[in-house]
Amino acid sequence: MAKIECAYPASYEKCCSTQLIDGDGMFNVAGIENFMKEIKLSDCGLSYAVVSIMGPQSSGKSTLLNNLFCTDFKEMDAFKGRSQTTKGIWMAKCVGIEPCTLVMDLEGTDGRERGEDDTAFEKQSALFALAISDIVLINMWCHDIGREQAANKPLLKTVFQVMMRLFSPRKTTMLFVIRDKTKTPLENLEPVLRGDIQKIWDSVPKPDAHKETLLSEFFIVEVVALSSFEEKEEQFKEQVATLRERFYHSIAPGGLAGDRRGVIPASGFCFSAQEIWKIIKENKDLDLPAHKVMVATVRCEEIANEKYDSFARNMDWCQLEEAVTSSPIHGFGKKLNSLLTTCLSEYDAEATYFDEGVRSAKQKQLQEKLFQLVQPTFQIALGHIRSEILDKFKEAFDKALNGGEGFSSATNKCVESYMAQFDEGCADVVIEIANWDTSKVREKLRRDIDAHVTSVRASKLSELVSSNKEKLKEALYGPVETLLDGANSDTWPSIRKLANRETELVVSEFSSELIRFDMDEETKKSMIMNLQDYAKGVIEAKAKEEAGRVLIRMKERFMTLFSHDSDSMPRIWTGKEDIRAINNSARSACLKLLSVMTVIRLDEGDDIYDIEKILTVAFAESSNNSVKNKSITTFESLASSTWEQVPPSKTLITPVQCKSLWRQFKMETEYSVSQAIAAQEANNRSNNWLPPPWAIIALLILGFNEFMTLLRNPLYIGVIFVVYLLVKALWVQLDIAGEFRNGALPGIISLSSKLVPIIMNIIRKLAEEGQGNATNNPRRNPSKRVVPAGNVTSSSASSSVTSSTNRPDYSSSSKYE
Ligand SMILES: Nc1nc2c(ncn2[C@@H]2O[C@H](COP(=O)(O)OP(=O)(O)O)[C@@H](O)[C@H]2O)c(=O)[nH]1
Ligand SMILES: [Mg+2]
Repeated sequence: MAKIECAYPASYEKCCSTQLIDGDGMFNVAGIENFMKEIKLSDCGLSYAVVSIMGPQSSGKSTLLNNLFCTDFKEMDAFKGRSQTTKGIWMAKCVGIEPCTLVMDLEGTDGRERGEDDTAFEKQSALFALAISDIVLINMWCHDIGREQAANKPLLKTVFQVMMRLFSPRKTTMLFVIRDKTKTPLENLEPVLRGDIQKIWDSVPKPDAHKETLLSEFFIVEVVALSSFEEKEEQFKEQVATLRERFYHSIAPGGLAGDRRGVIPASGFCFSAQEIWKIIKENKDLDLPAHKVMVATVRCEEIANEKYDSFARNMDWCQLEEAVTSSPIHGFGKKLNSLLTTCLSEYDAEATYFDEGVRSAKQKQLQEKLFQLVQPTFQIALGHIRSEILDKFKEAFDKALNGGEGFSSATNKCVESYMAQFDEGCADVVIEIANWDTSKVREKLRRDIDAHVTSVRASKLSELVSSNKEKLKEALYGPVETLLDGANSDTWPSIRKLANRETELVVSEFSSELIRFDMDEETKKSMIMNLQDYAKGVIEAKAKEEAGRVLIRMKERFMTLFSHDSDSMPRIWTGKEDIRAINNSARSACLKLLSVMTVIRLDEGDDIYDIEKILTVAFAESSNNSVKNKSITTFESLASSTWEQVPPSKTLITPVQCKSLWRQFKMETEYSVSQAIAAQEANNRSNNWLPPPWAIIALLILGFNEFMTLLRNPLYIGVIFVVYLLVKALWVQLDIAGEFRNGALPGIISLSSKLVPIIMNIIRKLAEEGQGNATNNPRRNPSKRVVPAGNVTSSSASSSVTSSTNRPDYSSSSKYE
């Protein structure tokens, strides 16, 4: 590239040129890319024109171009003789011409250097020039016009032939430049030239599709004549200057370039030219419209990839992508949207001149790829909002509930407010151009919220139910136990009353609390029923528990009634009590207890089961020995595991169990009764040691004289006194009253074994007393010994009575426990 002096001083541009295709047909990719960068061709869009020149070798083509466009193509040195100077195809930018105009200088046709037959390169370069040029200059000598053997004839034939292989939709301007014009005016020459051209067109063999096609459908033919550069340089330069003006704004409507259909955007020029040359070299048909689409496809793809890469590397995007993983980002949607739109608009700006269809298809692809790139980040941002809102909802919901707000009103309020907040957050995240659907995330949030509400509701409800059950249990458990403990005819009505009262109380509280949960009547009813059933269950469980202890209770009750009088004082069996009556009444009270414990009577109708009567008949008659046969039959009435008319669910103790319980009860209480009887008999005996009154009176009447005799004789009195003292001492020593308490025979046997030693003992003591009289006061000791002995006797006797009454009580109770 060299700078040449431009003939048009208005421009101070440097000329740039490069070899596009070398003499061997190699496309100079690096050179052209460099050239394009230098002249900033890519920025031109569609505003550029391509001019090429064809013509015989050394016909002054390079000279013309250099003069016309201030280029620096190599010219032949006029003094060195005619030889090929331009090899291959060169390209330069015209200096000072708007818009950007590229000019190609082609190796001459009919070149001596390649030999007559080597027309391949000639044809290829002609086709190439036609394919990419808007204007083709055809350089010809003036004297060739009308000549049969004109040098241009083969060239034009070639041009016309190849033109039909281009399938080009556009017309190319063919500007014939007549060199070394003679005095013959152009007006006369032009028709001859056009006639020549037409003749050549007609003579060219055409494919069927173009048999009838006119030349004017492919070409706009223009003619210009120039004076000789060598002989009339001044005139030549003037004419060239005029011609140059026609290249200004050549692409404007009506300009020299005229038809702009099928122009390739400037940024695709290099690739397009390269591809065209490749196809031409492979000798394939060159379909320019298809080529245009191909170029557009490749270039748009390139641009799109470039834009995608630059987006992926964009710092703003990378920061956003990283930041969003840790926390939500305010204005996420807007930021990303602006990054994406910038990227897409950059693509649009670069691809704008390429084929519309291809361009938008590639844009869509780019957009798709970009969306795929950012979608995960978008989902993360959306996920942040969803989880944030869910957490906030949970918190607010709990707060509202704890603040005593109704369940459904709290739910509605919170759901409404937080779904609105979610929508707001979504709006912040949504990327306008992607306009992704957030409804699924919204639905998921809604589902999560609903699930939370349901679980909270369930837990609150179960809490409420269990607290009320607890209340019921507390209110029923103890009182029912107490009532069953004191079982009587009123027990079950009282339990029913208690149950009704407590259940109603709890249920009314419960149902007032249920209002907060806004549930349907059906569920509410079933929950209340559940609670009522629970109350029944508590009572039944308690009753069952008590039924299991019925024997102990019966024995306790028996002992209380049997061993205590009506004032709850412990009974002393003095002998006057009617043990049988006491026993019977105590037993009937126990029977009552058993009958109460036998059946659950939680319904009013349950009172009709008269278990007590059945038991009374069964047990009373069985205890009556005189009616033996009957006892068997009545006891048989209890030989069943169910009570007549009583459903098993209400049965606590079956008839069979009653029977065995009663038997055991009787067995375990019989001992106490027999103890009482024994105590009573012993008491009777200890009180009956004096003879009957009639015997005493008879004794007094019949023994009056003997009594008087004794009174008259003091000696007798002394003897009687001594005998009395002896007997009294024996009585005390032998504890005769105590010995006979257990019966006459054991008393006699026990006394007989003790009698002799005790008499001996008394005599010995009396002897000791007699001896002691000589030294000591003899009268104090005997009285001292007798009085305490009498005291001991009486106290032991009385304690033995009390113990006899009390002992069975303790022993039996300890046995029960
Ligand atoms: N007769 C005549 N000779 C010219 C004219 N223009 C250039 N030449 C000469 O023709 C020779 C070949 O010129 P050149 O531009 O290298 O021809 P090219 O091979 O077609 O590029 C040079 O010696 C020029 O001086 C012209 O208008 N008339
Ligand atoms: Mg040349």
